[in-house]
Amino acid sequence: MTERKRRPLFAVGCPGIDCEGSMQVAKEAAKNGVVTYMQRMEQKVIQPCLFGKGGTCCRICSFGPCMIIEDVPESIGICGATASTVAARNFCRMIAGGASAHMDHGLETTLGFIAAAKGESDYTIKDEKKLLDMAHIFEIKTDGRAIKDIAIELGEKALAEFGKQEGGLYTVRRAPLKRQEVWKKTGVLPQGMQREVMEIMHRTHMGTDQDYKNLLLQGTRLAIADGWGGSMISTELQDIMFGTPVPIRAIVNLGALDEEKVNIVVHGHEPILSEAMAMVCQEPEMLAAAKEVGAPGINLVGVCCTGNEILMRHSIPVAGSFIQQEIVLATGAVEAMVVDIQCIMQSVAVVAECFHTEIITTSPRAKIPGATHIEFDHHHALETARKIVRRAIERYPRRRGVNIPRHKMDVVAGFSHETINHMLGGTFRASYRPLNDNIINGRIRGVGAVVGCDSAHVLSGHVHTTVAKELIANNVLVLVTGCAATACGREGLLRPEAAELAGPGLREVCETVGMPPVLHMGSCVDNSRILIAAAEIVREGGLGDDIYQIPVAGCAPEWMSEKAISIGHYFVASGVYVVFGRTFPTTGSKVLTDYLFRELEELYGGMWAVEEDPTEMAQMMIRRIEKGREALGIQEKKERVLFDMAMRREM
Ligand code: NFS
Ligand code: SF4
Repeated sequence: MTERKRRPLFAVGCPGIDCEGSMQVAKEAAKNGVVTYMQRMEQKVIQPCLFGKGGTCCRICSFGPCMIIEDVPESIGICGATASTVAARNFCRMIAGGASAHMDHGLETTLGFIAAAKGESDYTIKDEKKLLDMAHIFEIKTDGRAIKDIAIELGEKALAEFGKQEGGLYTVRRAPLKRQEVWKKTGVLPQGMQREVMEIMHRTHMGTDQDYKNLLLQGTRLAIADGWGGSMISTELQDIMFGTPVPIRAIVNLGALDEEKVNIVVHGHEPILSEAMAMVCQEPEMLAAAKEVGAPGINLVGVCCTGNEILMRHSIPVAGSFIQQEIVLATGAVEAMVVDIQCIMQSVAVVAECFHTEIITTSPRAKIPGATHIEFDHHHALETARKIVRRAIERYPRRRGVNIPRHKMDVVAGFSHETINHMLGGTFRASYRPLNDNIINGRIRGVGAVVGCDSAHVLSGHVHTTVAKELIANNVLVLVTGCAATACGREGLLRPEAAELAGPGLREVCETVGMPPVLHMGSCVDNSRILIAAAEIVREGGLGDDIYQIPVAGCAPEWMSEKAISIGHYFVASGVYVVFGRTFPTTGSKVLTDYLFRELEELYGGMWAVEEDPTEMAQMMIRRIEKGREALGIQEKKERVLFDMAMRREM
């Protein structure tokens, strides 16, 4: 775990991935004419547009495109739109894109949930406790009712949330009361989900809302509907159907691919598909079919957030994060890559053509030229999964040489907010009390969330892991999701042994409980788990009565997607200080950027920041955490006492 510097691995342009195995495969593949994002970056002849980068290019009507320079008085749109208006419109449309991705995923999950509840699919209700908890939140009567009936009603009420026009979302009520009051006062309580997207698209239409602050109110309303609505419904219904994650051991990185077995990669975001794949891959009939073509078995692995979902629930390895998706194929060891939605590079179909690999799209929402489309539906999940596995097996005899690097790393994943509750609070007395106490006594200075994508513009992975290491060294407990989690996994930070890298206070807590200092909480929709954890910390007491008061901070060091913008904004609206890495999409307007980076704090207690240097990013978060401690009057670090047996029992 040595510090590695940013090092360009191909001639110019692309810094590559902070993983020797990935770079070795990429280089070898490049020699054989396989083109990945690394070469595409180098070949890119057109320079990025500064107006587009800073958010001040408007192309929403045919008078434009209008490229606007903020400080030049005559540089405004033909309609008179200013830089702040244009940048705010673009920012809000990014939130709309990101939130829609999460909410549409949530909608699909809900439809699958209803099918499961009615007994019409291959899935069942696995977590009855969570079902009852959710029923309570949705004001559904449970006394004396059959589980099936409760589940059907929950599914239907959840479904109605997406199209609701007024009345607000049930799950938003899980936020601390003080927070809900803030949202009410500022007028950003979402009424429904789809309605808020529609309103953004309307307000950002030519000639409608032209006040950046008013535009941002709508952006905030939608972001809240995403985090506390669509994403949360996704996570919770998935947990009820597929089981709430508990800590499990698994492995990540390319070394998870198998030299001899049939390798099937699931890539995308909806566990509805990957769960079915996990269920059928080990069926005797499938294994026998694999034997027939000379393979000793079937190896299922994940990529991106789908990878995180099956890792958290089944210990199924993650072969790679977003940035590694082409490299996984370039090993030549993959028979089929099965994808659903989001973060799938179009190029996977092109890379696959260089090998015997078949790319199979499964969602009617996402097709790729060159891929085979086998549509997946809730009512025939296993049947479709078997069909896919058979196709993969058929490809196996066409496999030629493989190049699988040995690089893989042990991880412990599966830290739902319920797990944290049990782990720190004990099986008999699940509670956030010990965590709050450890924050109050200063062993843990605070909590830092490191989330989001991989970037092609930095030495990918290195930025995530540098931030995480700096945070834990300063006794900040780190929560990770999405591709940031996979990067931390590759670096070994998701093992209990990584406690050695933590500051003395955090190390003591981790060693006592036997947990890693960096906790994998799941995929990106699972950032809602972090919201719930924050709400629980508030509810437990002693650290203020709203999220903005607890010593937490968040970051997305290598963000790239619109989903990351929506996530960042719902954290800000929830009272969290959020730092994004390298670039920010509003920098073309100082007025708007100042609003997001400063003034928002007065409204929500949270605000945005951007920082390229990972160590400084972590330090910014630490300063914020320490400021929070000071405001709570707990800044004095207590005399460190060695743990005696009584204290261990107390933990
Ligand atoms: Ni999140 Fe997951 Fe990864 Fe970024 Fe994409 S896979 S939903 S968006 S790239 S973390
Ligand atoms: Fe230009 Fe205004 Fe049309 Fe945008 S809406 S393209 S700023 S004229």
